[in-house]
Amino acid sequence: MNVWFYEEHKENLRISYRVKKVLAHKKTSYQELVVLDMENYGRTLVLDGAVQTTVRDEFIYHEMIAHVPLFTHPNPEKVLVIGGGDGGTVRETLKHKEVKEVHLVEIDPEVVAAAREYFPEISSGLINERVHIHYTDGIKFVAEKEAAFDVIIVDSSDPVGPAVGLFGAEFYANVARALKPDGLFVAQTESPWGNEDILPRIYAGIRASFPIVRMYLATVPTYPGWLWSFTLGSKKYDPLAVDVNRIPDLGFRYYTPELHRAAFVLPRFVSQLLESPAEPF
Ligand code: AG3
Repeated sequence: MNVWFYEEHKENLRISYRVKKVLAHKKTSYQELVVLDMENYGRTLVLDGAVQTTVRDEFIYHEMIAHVPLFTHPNPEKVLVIGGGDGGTVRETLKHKEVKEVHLVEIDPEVVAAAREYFPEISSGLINERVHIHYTDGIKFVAEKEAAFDVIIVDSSDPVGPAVGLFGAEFYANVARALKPDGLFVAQTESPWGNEDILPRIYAGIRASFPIVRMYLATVPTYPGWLWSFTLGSKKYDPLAVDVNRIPDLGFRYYTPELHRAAFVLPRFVSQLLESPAEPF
């Protein structure tokens, strides 16, 4: 079949994928939702033209967004996941025995429905007695909570349209308030490659609310730029102080104890970006 999907990374850059089959295509109340079966990456969820997850490489992103914060906190009992309606972050979170409750806040029920129908291996964790799903706006949900969570994971889409608020200084201040006094959070913070304008602003916003702020990286082949960043903000525990020899193997395919440390080692152009003065969103 000679049908191609492209994601527009920049005005002058599109990345194309050969499509085997279009499995779903609809407008939800919030966004355009497409499920594709692609030649190279298999089943793929696309929201508003942006690849969110593919069955071939989702393990990289989901392991890194979940295990780095969850192994940094000594006893993560109550976890909040914002966005991430595909269920991948929840699936990884449930691998931690100490986690008693996972609250998933997803604005769009259609994303969860599509994940259940087309991505059983990613959404498997959503049916579990420890998981509670709330279909509401994450910004509002967090603003109403105080000292409620040990770990908050912000698994959002890009900072355009409705998700912009999930990258703003006010949201990060509310995240800090929603966390317990020794809590910590992590957010996906886009690629340092091609986002020189927004990364320093996101980082400045997080720094305004957390004493410990550290960025780490992973390579996600289906996200624009490949090199992907996550930023961890913490009130007490430093991800670099974790005794990595005590990290058990929970069946990882990307994350390793060595990588827990190494992922925080930043190329110079990235650390320079973070040092550049910027106004938060
Ligand atoms: N969150 C989306 C990451 C951003 C991808 N951006 C893009 N393709 N332009 C992923 C959700 C997975 N649980």
